[in-house]
Amino acid sequence: MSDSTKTEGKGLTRRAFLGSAAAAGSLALAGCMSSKDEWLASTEGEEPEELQPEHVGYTFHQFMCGGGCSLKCTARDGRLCLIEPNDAFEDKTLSTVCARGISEIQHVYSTERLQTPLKRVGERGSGEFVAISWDEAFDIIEEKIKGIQEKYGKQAVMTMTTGECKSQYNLISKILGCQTAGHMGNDTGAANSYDVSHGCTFFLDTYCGIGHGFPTNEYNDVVNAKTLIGLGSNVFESAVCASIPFFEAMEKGTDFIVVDPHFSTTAGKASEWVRINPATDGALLLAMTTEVLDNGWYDEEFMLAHTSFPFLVEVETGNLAREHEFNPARSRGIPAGMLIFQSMINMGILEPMDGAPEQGSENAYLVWDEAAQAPVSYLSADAKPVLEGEFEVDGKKYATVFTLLKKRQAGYTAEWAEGVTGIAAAKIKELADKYANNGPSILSIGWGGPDKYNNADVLGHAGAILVGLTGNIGKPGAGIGNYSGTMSSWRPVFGSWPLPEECATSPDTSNLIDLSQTNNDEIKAYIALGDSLQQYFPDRHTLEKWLTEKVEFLLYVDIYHMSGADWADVVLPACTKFECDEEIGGIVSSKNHLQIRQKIIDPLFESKTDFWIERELGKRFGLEDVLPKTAEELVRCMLDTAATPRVAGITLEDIVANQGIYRLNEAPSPRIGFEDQVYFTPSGRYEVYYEQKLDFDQALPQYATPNEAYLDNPDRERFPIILYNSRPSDRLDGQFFSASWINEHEMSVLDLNGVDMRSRGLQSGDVVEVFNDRGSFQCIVNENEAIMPGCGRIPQGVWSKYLEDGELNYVTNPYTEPRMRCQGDGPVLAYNDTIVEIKKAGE
Ligand SMILES: Nc1nc2c(c(=O)[nH]1)N[C@H]1C(S)=C(S)[C@@H](COP(=O)(O)OP(=O)(O)OC[C@H]3O[C@@H](n4cnc5c(=O)[nH]c(N)nc54)[C@H](O)[C@@H]3O)O[C@H]1N2
Ligand SMILES: Nc1nc2c(c(=O)[nH]1)N[C@H]1C(S)=C(S)[C@@H](COP(=O)(O)OP(=O)(O)OC[C@H]3O[C@@H](n4cnc5c(=O)[nH]c(N)nc54)[C@H](O)[C@@H]3O)O[C@H]1N2
Ligand SMILES: [Mo]
Repeated sequence: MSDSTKTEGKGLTRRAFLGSAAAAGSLALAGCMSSKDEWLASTEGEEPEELQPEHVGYTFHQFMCGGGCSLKCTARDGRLCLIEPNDAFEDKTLSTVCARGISEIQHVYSTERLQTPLKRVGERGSGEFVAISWDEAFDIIEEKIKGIQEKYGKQAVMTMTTGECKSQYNLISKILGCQTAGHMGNDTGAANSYDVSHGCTFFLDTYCGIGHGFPTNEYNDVVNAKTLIGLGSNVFESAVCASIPFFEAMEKGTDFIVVDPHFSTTAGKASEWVRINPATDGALLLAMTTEVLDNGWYDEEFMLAHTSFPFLVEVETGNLAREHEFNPARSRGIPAGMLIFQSMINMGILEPMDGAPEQGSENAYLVWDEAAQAPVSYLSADAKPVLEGEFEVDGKKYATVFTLLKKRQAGYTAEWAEGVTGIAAAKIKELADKYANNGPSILSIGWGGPDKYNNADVLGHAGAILVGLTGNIGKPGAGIGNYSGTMSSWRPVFGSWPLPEECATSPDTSNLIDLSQTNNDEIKAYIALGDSLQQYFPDRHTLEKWLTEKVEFLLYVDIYHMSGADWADVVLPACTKFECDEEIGGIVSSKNHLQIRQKIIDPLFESKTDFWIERELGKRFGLEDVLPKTAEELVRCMLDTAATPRVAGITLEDIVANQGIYRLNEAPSPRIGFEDQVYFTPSGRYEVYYEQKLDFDQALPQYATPNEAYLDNPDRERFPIILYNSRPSDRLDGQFFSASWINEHEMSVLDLNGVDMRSRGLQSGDVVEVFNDRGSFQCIVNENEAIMPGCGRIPQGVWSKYLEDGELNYVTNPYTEPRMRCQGDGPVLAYNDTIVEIKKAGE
């Protein structure tokens, strides 16, 4: 692939400091590069010893911000010196870069970079390490992992991948045959997903059977909506590079209404801001549903043809009526972790199997046929199903789902919801009217706000019902999901590297979200690919206890020395997406394009690519021959064996020749999902009745408060402040603290309303203690009238050393709602469902 990157111009530069130091490859490095002034020294200065041509290459950037930007990077004399948006996109709105992207020039050379492998010498958590060689590191890893697996079995090891370290290869867990967990499970091939952000959005996927809560149409379809209701989705900060269509929409006249307890950046720029009490969005949508029902604003034709509203329910049991007895070996609806299997069954790739939901095509659901006055299969072509009614057959009572919904909704009036949400009943009626009658309409639900409470499932279900009633799906400008970014359920699935049977991962018997809460006994070795320790454990004291008492070996692979590193036994330095030891480092799909990672510069210090680390580990486990030899070989395989026409025929050479990006085949933009009104559900229809939640009396949504964060919680006498964890505007989760350019303007402070500042005698700049029964941390407080009284706001992801004391996750709530265990990928970790008290530190 020598032609993979273009060479432009010939820069006359001095000898690369890094080039020479890296070539020396000595352990002394760890000490000698501690000053950013050295790394960032001007490229002018010394006389050049050797000339390196200026080099331009392309790589993909972060995805968790929904940006998925492709960046054009210039290196001079082996050093990254300019970052620009890739200008090869035909649609210029896709050529994007933000402050994070630009600051990579400095972030890549940060003092926080891990430079060599490290071995812990002090106590767990003490952060005392010595530098070791890669060989030594692999010796320890091999001995520890083999020892643990021999003693306890393969499944005693778990890999955990953070969102951004989306080890697209995920080879480590296959090499070790261990348990696998990942940020969004299906991304990393793990069924055991760390469901950090999908309380309702995962749950609303039950209606259509696709995962992740991504929008049903592509994000840029917002331009086609007439009404766009954003429930706590702060897109102008959380998806800055994907926010252009929102402005275009408003220019075209879209009514963009932001519902948020706080006056967010997005609320400030939208058509209207509607303030809502925290964690009450479900009540708002239930009341809007009642308005739609009472005023007859629903779309009967759509409901009859494409939804489960006409399906019959046996009133006594709540079960959906089927042609034959329900097969007890099969599950109802879509149980945890099954979404991906479900869609594969629907695509005919998998045979229906025990445990998998019983399909409507195997055992049809029943509807009431008007002509026959009898139940018939919902698939029968000449039936005339009714939408409403109660019927008796052989002494058993049946009612349609729609009839049951009407009954269930009786109490959920706009006046009731006013008392819960704080939104005036008249405004709720107006929102319902706009949503139903000024369509097409979109419901955009944030992952970072309303999704992170223990009643988010009710919100998701109520949203799904509103969509199903009004037919706002399967057409331009309609839909539901999380619109913060370019991520999409319609991304092509790449092929995977064929591995022998022995490389199968272990079944997921330990649930990631319970590890620390149950002081898990099974997992003895934890492999953190990216710093999951900092980000993934609310009530962090239990994590520290679990690590200390139960985890025999902790391996940490990251680019930066974040706060979780201090708990590891062995730390391995990975390199950034800008560094590579070969010309091609990886491939992803974003923005309807394929994007590749090219080498911009050589790996800095002694860092290595994740792929190199995986391969070296493979050697230790006798699997060298079955693994791809190079990342390029893997990328070619992923491309060539992708089972989708959208990638067919596109070669690596095509992508390289087009500046590292290539438009997918058959990729209309925006992509409209479910245009054919075929859904990946057992019935193939848009499903609104969630049988798997019958045990909780939630087959149709019933309002529920979250665990802690509701206004009339009596515990608020002691802990009156509801603590919302925001997205830091110019960071990404825990990343970019190591970019001092960003640190210069973004601080991690706790914002409080003036009312709450004054009642506590606080002034902006004071150090406060934030506490509850679980723990405490200290930080700087700032008065901010954008915050609703009774609430606080602090950015998630803050490293302990940027707080005055402690960790944010010492106070966050680990409670997981049992109801949510029956949804795809499990319950949400409801970080916002947290109440605290705040006082001046030291008082
Ligand atoms: N208190 C609190 N905690 C939260 C949240 C909250 O609201 N409040 N939000 C949760 C949410 S929604 C999410 S998505 C998570 C996000 O938390 P993460 O998933 O941890 O965040 P990311 O930014 O995706 O991942 C970044 C980590 O991976 C490392 N990394 C990046 N690229 C690579 C790579 O190529 N290789 C390797 N080896 N490492 C790499 C980074 O240095 C960093 O340690 O946080 C959750 N945690
Ligand atoms: N700049 C930046 N962008 C990011 C990230 C980042 O760290 N930094 N992280 C990425 C990740 S992992 C995620 S999950 C996404 C999340 O992206 P978003 O879903 O947009 O999440 P937030 O930015 O936290 O915005 C949540 C909004 O919900 C509001 N809110 C809080 N509680 C409630 C409530 O009960 N009801 C309603 N209606 N609103 C409420 C908050 O005030 C805030 O305005 O962002 C991604 N993008
Ligand atoms: Mo997230």
